[in-house]
Amino acid sequence: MSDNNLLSPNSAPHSDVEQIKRKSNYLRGSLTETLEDVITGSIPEDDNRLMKFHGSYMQDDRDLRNERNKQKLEPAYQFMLRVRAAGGVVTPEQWLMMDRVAQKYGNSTIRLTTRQSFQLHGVIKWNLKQTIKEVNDELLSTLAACGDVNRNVMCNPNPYQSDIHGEVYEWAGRISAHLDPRTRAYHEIWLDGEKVLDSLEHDEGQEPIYGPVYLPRKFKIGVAIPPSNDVDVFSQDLGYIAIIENGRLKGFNVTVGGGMGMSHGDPKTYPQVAQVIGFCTPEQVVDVAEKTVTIQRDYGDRAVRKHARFKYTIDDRGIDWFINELHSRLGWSLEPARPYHFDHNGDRYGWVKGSNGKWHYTLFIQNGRIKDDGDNRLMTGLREIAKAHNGDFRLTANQNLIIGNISSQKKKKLEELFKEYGLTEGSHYTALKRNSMACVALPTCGLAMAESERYLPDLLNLIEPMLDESGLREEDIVIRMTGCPNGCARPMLAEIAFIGKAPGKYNMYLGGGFTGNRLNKLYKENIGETEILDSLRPILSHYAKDRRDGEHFGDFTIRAGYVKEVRSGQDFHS
Ligand code: SRM
Ligand code: SF4
Repeated sequence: MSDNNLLSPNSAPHSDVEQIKRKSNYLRGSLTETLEDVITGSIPEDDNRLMKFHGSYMQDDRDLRNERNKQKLEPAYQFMLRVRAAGGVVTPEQWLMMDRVAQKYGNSTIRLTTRQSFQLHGVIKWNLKQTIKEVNDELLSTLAACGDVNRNVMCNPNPYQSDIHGEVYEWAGRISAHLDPRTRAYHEIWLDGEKVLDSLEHDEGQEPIYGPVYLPRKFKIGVAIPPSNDVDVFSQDLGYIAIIENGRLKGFNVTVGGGMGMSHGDPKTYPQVAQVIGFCTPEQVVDVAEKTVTIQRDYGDRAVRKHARFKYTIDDRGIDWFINELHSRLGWSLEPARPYHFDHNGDRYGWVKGSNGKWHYTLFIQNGRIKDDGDNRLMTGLREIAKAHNGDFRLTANQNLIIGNISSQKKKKLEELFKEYGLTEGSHYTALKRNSMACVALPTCGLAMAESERYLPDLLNLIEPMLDESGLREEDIVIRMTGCPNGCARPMLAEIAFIGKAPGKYNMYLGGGFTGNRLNKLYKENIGETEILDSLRPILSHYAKDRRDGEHFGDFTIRAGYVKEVRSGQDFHS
């Protein structure tokens, strides 16, 4: 960012995307006409930019690219559709709808994402409108699932303290509804003008919070309930840490300036962990969110998209500048932050009885992909569970699923279904796998440099015997992979991470904090499978021999000198 731009926000020439947004008439563009074009299964780039705000990305099946190219066919264009529900809580009816549309219009799989949303893949252009309509008919939405707006608000799905979860979840929902775009474009284009969600009622064709060009970049909010940091609150642009005293929700510590994305070899881009800046009461959370978003709207970099995330606005101007600006817009000041403690950023699996007397089951879903595949009948099993279940489903931030609020009478029936469909046993239930996440990557993600979801399970199968050799099989070690450095599975916060560099090649990172509190550091660059295994084996065996009581793997790799501790994202590359 130039000094000039620092002094006068957004004075540098704005990027092309800013022009597209400005001309779009509140996200309308020419989408209606484009969708009617029968000549091609694709849409023009300008409309594709706008489509993101409506929750969809144009993609093509990268496995088929070369073959189609050889046959002089246009790429196998298809659309990814992201369906959001604040805090990831949905009803069995909504689950069944997602299952139905995945079979009817998608590639017969559902992807549970790292932000507690659903993704459908493989929807062709001509089915998009009907798919979006069916999603909205069940009161879910794709609006603002992507694009330069506030994204799905994450919330710890806490099945343990049901009352606290209910309360915190309600605040997350209010933040989400308050920051929903108000444009009628979504309704006009996809729902023939029908009014479906209350949060959209007050639309006047204007955007009181976002304005006509929306935000400079995506914006992410997460709410954590300690001791669980499953939402990786320090990776969020804006985070809230619930402060519970004597079993009651007192308010939230506020965190700002986290983010994962970077580009390989470009030190001007880096992941960052958020800073805790103070405390607010529950009634103040919506105000804090709105004012923070408007600060980013006004000061975020609209010239260089790679530099447009809120973390750079804060790092360039300083945290004190931000706090002053926030207090001045709020007209009141945050209180000092209160003590809190996180013990893990993963999920806890299996049965738990909530404080409301209902049962909850956290089910491990490898990399969030729900599908039937040979003997693996996960999708059918979950469909049958949804038919029998009258509680809720909660998508976790680690791509897993909680089947929530099960009565004692229903518990037995669901246990039978778990057994019938083999949902709770099998070789993928090892400790390493339960602590693993991989992003989607190939074949659908246009930005993937290497495999991720399709490769991590195989790599873990090779790492597990090494854990056995060292007696570490049951050790919780957070391990994550992404196909590129955008960080969709938040790999920069893992104790071991692999970030795709080229087909079959990864950068390997070590030293992330077990509670999601510290970034990791590059250990080896551009390595393939053999080198990955050769590099890890001695470190794991060293850890098994020399670790201190209760010492986590990430902490050990720093103490033993394998990598330097990263205190701020600005030191990530150095
Ligand atoms: Fe992401 C872009 C998938 C969570 C950082 N992400 C993409 C796209 C849309 C690729 C594209 O732009 O063409 C991917 C679609 C792949 C596909 O085929 O489905 C994609 N991101 C995902 C999901 C599905 C990964 C998953 O395995 O679950 C997650 C959907 C979340 C949701 O439901 O809303 C997902 N993405 C994240 C996260 C994690 C989070 O939010 O907690 C991050 C890092 C946190 C952050 O934003 O800093 C993340 N995605 C990115 C970035 C880098 C942003 C940046 O600051 O540079 C991109 C690229 C971009 O925006 O230009 C990206
Ligand atoms: Fe695609 Fe990269 Fe995100 Fe993986 S991390 S889904 S490869 S953008």
